[in-house]
Amino acid sequence: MGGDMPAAPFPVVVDTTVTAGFGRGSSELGIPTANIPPGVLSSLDAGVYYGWAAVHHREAPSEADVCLSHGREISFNFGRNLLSDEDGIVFPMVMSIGWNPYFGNKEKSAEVHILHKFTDNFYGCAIKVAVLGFIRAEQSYNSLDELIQDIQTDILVAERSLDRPAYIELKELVAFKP
Ligand code: ADP
Ligand code: RBF
Ligand code: MG
Repeated sequence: MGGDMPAAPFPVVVDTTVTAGFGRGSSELGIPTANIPPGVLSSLDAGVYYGWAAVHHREAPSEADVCLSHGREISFNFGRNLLSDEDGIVFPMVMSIGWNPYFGNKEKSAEVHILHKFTDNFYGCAIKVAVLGFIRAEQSYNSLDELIQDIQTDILVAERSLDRPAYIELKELVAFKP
């Protein structure tokens, strides 16, 4: 994928909040994705991307921490259960921006699958994402299995692409500094 250095428009860096989506990532695909407001990445076309991401707990606000998302009640914990080797740690990520043609969503989504097995969810926490490269356009599929297989390939592409000195240096773009 690409050259030794990220080329324009990359890197694209955002600092935002983990929101709730349809809840299909974990339950239907076994691939949880931290959804973020798609507006913060409106400069990017729909498609699949790779880069670095880090999540960080937030002080819980005083308003209610349970919200209804697409008919599901989601309890926001604002990342308070993140472990010390998860909170603020920079991980590789793959992300999807668009309308998920396989599901035919009406709303655009931006979703980050972090390449780490977390012990709990982290709805409402802070998330920094550095998008460093494009992998492919979003596709529709004949079966969920084919979608999952393509995501597994995306993960291999991301891991290999990020394992280059100029990309490893860019981990600092998503650092949460005390
Ligand atoms: P939703 O549609 O609400 O985003 P998902 O099934 O995609 O539902 O689950 C996403 C939630 O799972 C994320 O918001 C996050 O709190 C949690 N999660 C756990 N592990 C990961 C991971 N490796 N990458 C992204 N999110 C994760
Ligand atoms: N959805 C699609 O409909 N087509 C895709 O090509 C597609 N590619 C994805 C690639 C990655 C790396 C990820 C994390 C997700 C992708 N999705 C795609 C989105 C997937 O449908 C979505 O994460 C689930 O519906 C849960 O929200
Ligand atoms: Mg999701």
